[in-house]
Amino acid sequence: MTALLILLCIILVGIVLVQIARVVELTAQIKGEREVMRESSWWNGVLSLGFLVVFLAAVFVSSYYYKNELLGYGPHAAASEHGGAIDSMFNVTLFFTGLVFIITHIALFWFAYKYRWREDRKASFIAHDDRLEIIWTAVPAVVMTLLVVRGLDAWNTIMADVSPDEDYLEIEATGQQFNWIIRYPGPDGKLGARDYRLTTATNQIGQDFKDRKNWDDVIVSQELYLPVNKKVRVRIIAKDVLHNFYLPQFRVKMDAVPGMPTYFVFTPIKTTAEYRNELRKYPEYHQPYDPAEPQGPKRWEKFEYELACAELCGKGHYSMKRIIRVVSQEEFDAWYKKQESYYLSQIRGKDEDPNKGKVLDIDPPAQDANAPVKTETTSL
Ligand SMILES: [Cu+2]
Repeated sequence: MTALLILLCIILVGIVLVQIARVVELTAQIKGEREVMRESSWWNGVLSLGFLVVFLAAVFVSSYYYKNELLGYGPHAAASEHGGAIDSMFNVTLFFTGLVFIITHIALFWFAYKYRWREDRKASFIAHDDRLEIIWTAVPAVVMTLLVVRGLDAWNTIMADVSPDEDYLEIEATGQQFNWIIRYPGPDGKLGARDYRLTTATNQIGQDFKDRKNWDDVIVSQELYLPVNKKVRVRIIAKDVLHNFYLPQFRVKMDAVPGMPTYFVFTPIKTTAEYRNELRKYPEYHQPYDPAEPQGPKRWEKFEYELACAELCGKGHYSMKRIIRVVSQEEFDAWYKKQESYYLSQIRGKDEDPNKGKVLDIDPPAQDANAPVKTETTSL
């Protein structure tokens, strides 16, 4: 029945259109074709102007209305040291492109009105105009150069690697379908060597356990903790397909590419608690976190920094989300102390352990009684 009604409607609309076309044809015959052309181009011009006004108003109103949804505005302030530089670059780019956008749209619709068809007017043919060409080449060239130079400058500052004498925390993020394997260096502060040929079901990132730097490395499977105001260097790599290490609030975004290690250095400057406190200023963050529980915690109270995969890497892509907690150095140390070495808790003493049968100085003393003869006396 519905299909029949839709079919009837389509037929009726078709008939109406044919009738309108016939009416226009007949009026043209009565009034003369020129008159009809003059009238319709006048209407086209005026409607263009009307569209321009409505369109620009909609652009301004919606930008203002949605500004707090954008990174860098309202509740989406940057939480890292370099974040402000990226935000201000976005603003400068938005300013210039916005200006061009407005000018070109006014010109487009104004010209459609101004140069509408008229009987007494003929289009002039301009084959070449040096002045015009210089203007429209030079102005974009200067603006683009300024934007690119500024971008390069910011990029070089952000990508400046740590110097050896600097105090920083180095962690490693390995993307795989569909989670991040996050490795912390343990008390020695150094990440152990890796070799993809050593990858097994238990040794998922191919840690070389002959390298003693690996013995205390920690693989964090829950929330990641980071100390505030301390430089963090993240080694980024992937095991299977392209992933992307994205920390929106810290303005960190870097592809994780199989076989090609990348890195990013950033310094978190606001703890999770401080960021939550800033969110309290915004009414939308006073809504309940869970709409089904109106009396439950508010959105600002449940806010967490997020690590997301920003490269569509397969059907479980969404599940790569991880929570990051930025805390004071003391809280970080307390959390770090509780983490277990992956080697000692999962590998040590098993068949996969290349040091099986040897006594290592990291073994708890109780094991010494049963330990075989060979000892290694290096210390961490
Ligand atoms: Cu991914």
